[in-house]
This record gives sequence, C-alpha cells and structure tokens, in this order.
Amino acid sequence: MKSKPIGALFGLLALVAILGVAPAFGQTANEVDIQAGAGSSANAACVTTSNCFSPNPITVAPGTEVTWKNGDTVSHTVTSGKVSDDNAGSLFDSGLIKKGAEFKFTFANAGTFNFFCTVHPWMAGQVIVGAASAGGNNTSGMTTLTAKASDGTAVAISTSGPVNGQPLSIDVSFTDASGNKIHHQNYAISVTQDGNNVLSNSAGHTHTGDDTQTSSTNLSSADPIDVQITLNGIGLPTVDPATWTGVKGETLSFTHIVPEFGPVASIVLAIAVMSMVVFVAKTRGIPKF
Ligand SMILES: [Cu+2]
Repeated sequence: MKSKPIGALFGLLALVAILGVAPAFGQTANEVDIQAGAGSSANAACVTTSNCFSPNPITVAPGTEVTWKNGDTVSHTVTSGKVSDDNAGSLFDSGLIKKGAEFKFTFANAGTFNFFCTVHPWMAGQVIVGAASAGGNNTSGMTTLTAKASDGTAVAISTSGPVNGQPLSIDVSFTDASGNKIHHQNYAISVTQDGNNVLSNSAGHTHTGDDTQTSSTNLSSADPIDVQITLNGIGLPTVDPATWTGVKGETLSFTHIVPEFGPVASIVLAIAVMSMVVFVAKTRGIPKF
C-alpha cells in the first residue's frame, strides 16, 4: 500500500520535470530568419523596414542561444558590431552561411548587440539581451512590444505579467533611430488594469536606456494591462527640464497586454496535474468496500 503514493510522487516529479523542460523544445522565439531578397540590393524592401534579419530586434534572456537561419538564396554572414566598427566581428562572426544553413551564438551577458552582414552591409540587426526573468533564463513567458515616436525613438516594453497576487514588473528600453540606446531619457509610465491604475511614475529616468518599473502593490487579477509611456525629453534630471532635448510630451500606448503561454501557464498546469495525482493516490489508498 505504501509504495503507491511514493510511485505517484515520482510520477508527479517526472511530470513537473517534463513541464519545466517542454517550453524549451517548442520554442522558436530564439530564431532570427534571414529574409529572402535581403542580399539583392540596398533598396530591398526589408532594408526599408529594418527586418532583413527578422525579428529585429530580437529580445532574449542572458544564456540564450540564438539561431540565425538563412532563408535567402545567396550566402550571408552574421558578424558582431556595426559595419563602421574597428572591432567588428570580435564577439562573433559566422563566416558565409550558405542558403538554408544556420549559425548559432549564445549570449551570456545582458546588453544590446549589433550585427550585420559583411557581404551586404545594408543588412543590420540587433540582439537585446535583457535581465533574466524570475523563472530562469527563458523568455517564452515574456511579452515584448515596441512602438516608435515621431522622431524614430523606439520604446520597447517587456513583461512576464500580469499575474494575480504578484507585483507587475515591466522592462522599458529606449533606442534611437540609429539603433543606439538613448542615455538620460526622461519618461512617464502609467499602467492600468480593469480601469484601475496599478503602476504610475511621472519622473522615470534611465541613464543607460534600459529601466525596470515595478508596481508597489500586488495585482488583484490576471486581466490584460494597458501601458502608456510618455517621452519627456533627454537630459540629466539635475538640470532644468527646459534644456532637455528630443521629443517631449509624446505618448505611446501598448494595449491589452496578456501573458503568453510560458512558465506561468506551465506552473498552473503542473498544479492541476498535481491535484489529479494526489486525488488518484488518495482514492487508491482507501480500502475498497
Ligand atoms: Cu548578406
């Protein structure tokens, strides 16, 4: 009789292990596709839309292996840095990736990494390696959205939430039209859920271009959130805001943000499976009448 609950426990552990590993197998979020036609000319459609490497930028957690897949009919390279850099290719350089072939590189540390194709220097992309999420170095549960201001400033927000009973944490990043992180960006952030304000900061400032905003209270539901970011200019917070440069007073909206199927959903599923196993173990443990 005693062996059955123990057997069930091992079964449960095995299931939890499988659920924990499963997102890594189904994950395609770490793949960058080299678009067909990217090598044809500097006027290729993907050059205009900045996605000859797609998606661009790609956002991953530290420790993630990124795969570039050549979907074009000609060879390309994936070379670190910008074409104008003296040390281009010092972090990684794929050499020629033939049609249909792949190149892989693991990004150990957080940061923004530029890369380009040495054969077709108009092809450029970026890998943004963000801070590891609480659930480990796996971004399958993260939702990342980007919006652009009138001057080309790209604002990206990334969150694993919303989760009922937990604070909401949002990573925010600001990149200029040439793909460089904007230093000393001043901004305001406002997050609402079910019509209530759950996070508000009118004096956001980031020295590096990357920032994290966390709600001071726990969320009371897992309903979608709406995020508004207002650009307030670039400059040190210690000087007169009138001297700040860049776009001021422009608001970018990110609406109806829901968590993707990821670690959170896996945990919920694991709990459901656990309840089932415990139930089976109990009913088997009770002597039959
Ligand atoms: Cu190329």
